[in-house]
Amino acid sequence: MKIKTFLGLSLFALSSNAFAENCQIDVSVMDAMTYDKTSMEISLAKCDKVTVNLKHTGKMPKTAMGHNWVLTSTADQVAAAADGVQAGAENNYLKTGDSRVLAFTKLIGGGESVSVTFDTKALKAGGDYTYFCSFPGHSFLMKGKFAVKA
Ligand SMILES: [Cu+2]
Repeated sequence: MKIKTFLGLSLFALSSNAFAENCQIDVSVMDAMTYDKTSMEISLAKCDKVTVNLKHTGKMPKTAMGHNWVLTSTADQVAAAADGVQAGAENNYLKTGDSRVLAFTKLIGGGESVSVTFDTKALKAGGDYTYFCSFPGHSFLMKGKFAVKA
């Protein structure tokens, strides 16, 4: 009972102090087709902007095991990834000016890091979003749910 009361109070304190900020999400990858996170979640009330920090802790060059972080609606993910393969490495395996792409980082290789900051205005609470790596062949395994709360 005591624990329950404590939790209730701290939740209340959190929500009453809530203010919009630039929320940070760290995600890392190795020389394998997997992110260290299988899902991410943000809150529109809390985050005006979101920064995703991608770190490649592997050793392989980006020509062999490049990774990036790309956000689209789940409905657009497969087509955006397919068009990205056609676009080639010089375009980070993303079609130039693709309006389906809501945010993306450039492609990096082992030992590199990259960040992207994007506005959350284009995202809808409860919308169905997926993040993925657009390096050819990676998005089948390298993807996760990006949940957006009110
Ligand atoms: Cu990848």
